[in-house]
Amino acid sequence: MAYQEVLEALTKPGRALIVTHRNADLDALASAVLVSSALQALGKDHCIGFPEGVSRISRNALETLGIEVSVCTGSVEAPIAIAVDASNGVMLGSYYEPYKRSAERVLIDHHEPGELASLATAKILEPEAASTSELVVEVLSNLKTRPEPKVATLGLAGIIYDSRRYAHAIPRTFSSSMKLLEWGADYQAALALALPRGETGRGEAHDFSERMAIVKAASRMKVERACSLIITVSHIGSFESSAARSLLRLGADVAVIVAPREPHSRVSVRVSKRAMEKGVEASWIAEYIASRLGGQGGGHKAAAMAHIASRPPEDIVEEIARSLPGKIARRCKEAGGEG
Ligand SMILES: [Mn+2]
Repeated sequence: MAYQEVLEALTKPGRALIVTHRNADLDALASAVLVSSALQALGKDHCIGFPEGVSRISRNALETLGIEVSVCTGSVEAPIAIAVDASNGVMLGSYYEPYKRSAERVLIDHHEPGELASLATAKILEPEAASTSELVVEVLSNLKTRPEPKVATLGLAGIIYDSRRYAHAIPRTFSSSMKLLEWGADYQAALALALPRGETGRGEAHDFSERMAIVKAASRMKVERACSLIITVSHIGSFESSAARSLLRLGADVAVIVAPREPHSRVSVRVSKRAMEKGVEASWIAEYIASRLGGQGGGHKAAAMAHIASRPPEDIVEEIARSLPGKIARRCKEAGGEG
């Protein structure tokens, strides 16, 4: 049983390294901090590795709640390594090699299975879960440890954030939320932390540079079609996930946004429900783009990310716009849709 396996791994002797995906979002941060609180209760020496730091929303949550995190400094070699909210090695950045060298490799995640799933010696992997935080709550409750109330609030914010305010909830999402409330989580505080800064509640982005990025992505996009689906590909310097979501709201079924970064460019993928019903899933597209352009990709059915070798973004967009529609048409045919 997955939970039993993970509990045994966590209680083995020795130091532990907790690591999240790059630029940790609220779910990744909350998962790591919840695991940390459990290890602390068990009296285990440990630290958290955040590859490339944490997101702006995550930093704000830590500051607002006044949570001190034991961030790794110096050597991160540990006999036990726990990856949370990540499915591929590239998501772990510089912590990937130390993770691989650990004897006990634990994975707690809700992405579609990637490379880390086969590397793990113990794992809880539930792609249907709305968040990783809700899975970690289950671990804590099995360990009979409870975090302090502000950590419970962070956990609840992680769930609210990744479930898109319960739009993607499964029963576990609610039962874990309930447990966090029993542990003293403040729902209103969690909700405020999970809302993007200045969001109006009507789905409008507030930040000037974010709105500019979205509008630029829209003005540069290439539009293709396959299988009665509208496919859009564009590039932008930042806010790529937000831009991809916005193109779906405009009417696209598939939105692929390239953001040039060193050493890997990021490619954010979002697909509509219509696309998913035709077998065209975001994680599959991200894997395809990574295999074609050299890199790693994966994620969820509706939202995914690829990290690929850096090249001029226009070239990457061109290549994707040329090859992806045919690939989608074939996929769609295999899945029984129109070609
Ligand atoms: Mn997540």
